[in-house]
Amino acid sequence: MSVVPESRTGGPELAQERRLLTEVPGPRSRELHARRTASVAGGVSSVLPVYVAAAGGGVLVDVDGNSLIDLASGIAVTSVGNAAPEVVSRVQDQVAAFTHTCFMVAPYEGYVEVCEQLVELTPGGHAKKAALFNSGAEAVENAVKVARVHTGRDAVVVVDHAYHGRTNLTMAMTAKNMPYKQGFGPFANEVYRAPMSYPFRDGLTGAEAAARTIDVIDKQVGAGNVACFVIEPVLGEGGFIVPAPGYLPALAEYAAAHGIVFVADEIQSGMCRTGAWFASEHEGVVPDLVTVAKGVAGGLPLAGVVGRAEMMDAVHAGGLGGTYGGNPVGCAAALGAIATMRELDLNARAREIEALLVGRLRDLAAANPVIGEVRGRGAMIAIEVVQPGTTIPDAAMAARLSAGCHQAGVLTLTCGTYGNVLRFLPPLVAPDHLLHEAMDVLAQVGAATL
Ligand code: PLZ
Repeated sequence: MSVVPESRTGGPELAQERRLLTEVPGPRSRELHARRTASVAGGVSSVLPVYVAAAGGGVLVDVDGNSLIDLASGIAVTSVGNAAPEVVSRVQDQVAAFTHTCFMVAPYEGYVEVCEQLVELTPGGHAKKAALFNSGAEAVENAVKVARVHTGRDAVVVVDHAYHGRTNLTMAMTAKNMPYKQGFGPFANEVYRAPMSYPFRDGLTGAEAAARTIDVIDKQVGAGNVACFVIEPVLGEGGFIVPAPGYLPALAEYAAAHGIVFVADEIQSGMCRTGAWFASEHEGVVPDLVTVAKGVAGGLPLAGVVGRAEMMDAVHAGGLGGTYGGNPVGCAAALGAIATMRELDLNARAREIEALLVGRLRDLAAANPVIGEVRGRGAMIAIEVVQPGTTIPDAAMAARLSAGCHQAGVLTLTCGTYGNVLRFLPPLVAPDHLLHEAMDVLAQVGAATL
């Protein structure tokens, strides 16, 4: 059963089915890929080079007419579905009215309304303010700017397995070298890395893992030097790692006690993805600042920093901004996406998806010892692939499973520091039958691969 009515799963004309007319990728995709190779920089890659013609609900339709089940949502972006009706109509109205003035030059209502909504939706009833940007990395950069001005301190503490972006500061904050950092240094300084809670690998309780993290901050950085502690409440690129219960609250408490700004990077985990507006809520954590991007605008580039009014307002007038930050079209898309999330209760839907996927994956794990763990929250679910009976990562096996799914018309992604995590993050409007079919395919691929 889905809380989302059938009529709202995707563009009305787009059949919600897996359909393979050719091999994957098909001949037209291969043709486009050859063309791309001649003009698109080799440093930009694609997980599955099928070229997309249309998308909606839980499917992507490629230029060969194949319809693939989408378990990626463009990396947790199209939570309301691709071309979601409320997003499309508001964007169409906005582009026809005006496309850009620059909020720093001549403002408009949409920006204000998005900030109002984010202030309302982020955790905590305290006074909050928001500022809008273009990308997740830019939001993280600006959260650090705010924290530094507010505290007058320099140091930024992040954790193992963290992912925060590809700009210079956020590369420094991101843990994994390949492909994100290799050759791109020197990196920004005053970024320190502390151990993360990773229950599958460290076996620690939240309190024990927090004590280990805090010890590194105390001994190697000095609490009084730390402007902010930045963490994803559920780690995304790092492997869909859910910290042990109590870890995040202990860190938030430590930060508050030492005047450290606690920043929740909710770029991947926020906006209904985990079954709550923000993943911090699962543990009752109220961050000082929250970064938002991806799902907030249904596929248009928009990001934000939301947080305590006194922190946000610590920055001098003109200190925050950018030509396109909070572009009116992105704001219109965000208002459409948020309206859809409310109307369809996509938090409830994400929890339904969790129950469906976790149930299916646990059954699979019982029969397949390469699945070391099934974990995640809401529609942010993953399996960690290991050598049977151990916790030794098996990235090659994860890659084979993912490739097998692709061949069969199911778009999956891998992630994790060790590249051995297969993750499932469907659009929240994807219908149950597609999710079941995707799990059937994974089971068949597993049976054929193992
Ligand atoms: N913080 C938690 O997940 C983006 C990156 C894909 P941008 N994650 C997907 C890739 O390989 O580039 C992300 C995130 C978290 C920050 C970011 C950065 O967001 O919008 O990609 O800049």
